[in-house]
Amino acid sequence: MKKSAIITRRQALVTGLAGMGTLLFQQCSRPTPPNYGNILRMGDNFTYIAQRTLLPGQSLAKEYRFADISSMPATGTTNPAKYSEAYDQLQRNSFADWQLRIEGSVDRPGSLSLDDLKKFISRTQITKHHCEEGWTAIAEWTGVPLSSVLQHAGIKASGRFVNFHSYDGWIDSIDLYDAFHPQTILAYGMNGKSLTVPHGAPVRLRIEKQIGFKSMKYIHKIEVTDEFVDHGDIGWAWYNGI
Ligand SMILES: Nc1nc2c(c(=O)[nH]1)N[C@H]1C(S)=C(S)[C@@H](COP(=O)(O)O)O[C@H]1N2
Ligand SMILES: [Mo]
Repeated sequence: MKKSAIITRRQALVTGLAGMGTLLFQQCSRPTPPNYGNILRMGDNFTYIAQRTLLPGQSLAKEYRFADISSMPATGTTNPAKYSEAYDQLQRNSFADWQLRIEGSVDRPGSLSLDDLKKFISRTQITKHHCEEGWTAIAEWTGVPLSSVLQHAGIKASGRFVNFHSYDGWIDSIDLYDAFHPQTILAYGMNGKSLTVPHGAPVRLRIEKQIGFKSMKYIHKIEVTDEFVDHGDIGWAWYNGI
C-alpha cells in the first residue's frame, strides 16, 4: 500500500514535470514571452506560465469584513513631490487638475480627470495587501475597475500589456489577463475617504492577485503596449502571482 502510494506520487511528479516542460516549450515558442531573455527573471517566468496555463478562469482574492480592516503603513515613496514639480503643484491644488493620460495601442487615446473616473461604476473591496517584505494589512479600497477604463479607451487587437507610469518615476506593467481581473481597480478611495498622499493620491492601482509592490501609487499615465517592455531595474520579479 505504502509502496504503490510512493510510485503513484513519483509517477505523478514525472508526468507533471514532463507536462510543465511541454508547457514551457509551447509558451516560449510564442513571439514575446514576458521577461524572456532576462536570466535573473526566468524563475517568475515559470510561475507565470504555470499560473496562466493551469488555472482555469479568473479566481477572486479573498474579501474581508469591515471589522477586519487593520492599520496599514505607508511604505516606499510617501510623497513624490520631491521627485516631481508637477506632483507638488497638483497636490497644492488638492489634485483638482490631475489627469490620467491613456495612450498606446488604444482606439481613443486621451485624458480622464478624477471626476471623469468617478463617473464610472465604482467597486469597493476589502482586501489584504501582501508586501514583498513580509507584512500584510487589510484595507478597503474604492475605485473604478481598470477594465472599464480600458474598454472606454478601446484596446486595439494588438494590445497585450498595460504599463503604468507614476509620479515618483516607477514604470511597471501587467498583462491583459490581470488588467481585466474584476478586482483590479484604479483606487481613489481608501477606508471610506479620499486616497491620501502617503497611500498614492490621487489614484493608485490595486491588483489583488499579485504581491504588494505591483499596486502602483501616484499613477499619471496608462500605456497599452503590443510587446512586453522590461522596466524592471530594481531587481524584483515582474510576475508575482499570489
Ligand atoms: N509609485 C509607487 N508605487 C508603490 C510604491 C512606491 O514606492 N512607489 N511602493 C510599493 C510597495 S513596496 C508597497 S508595499 C505598496 C505600499 O502601499 P502603501 O504605502 O499604501 O502601504 O505600494 C507599492 N506601490
Ligand atoms: Mo512592499
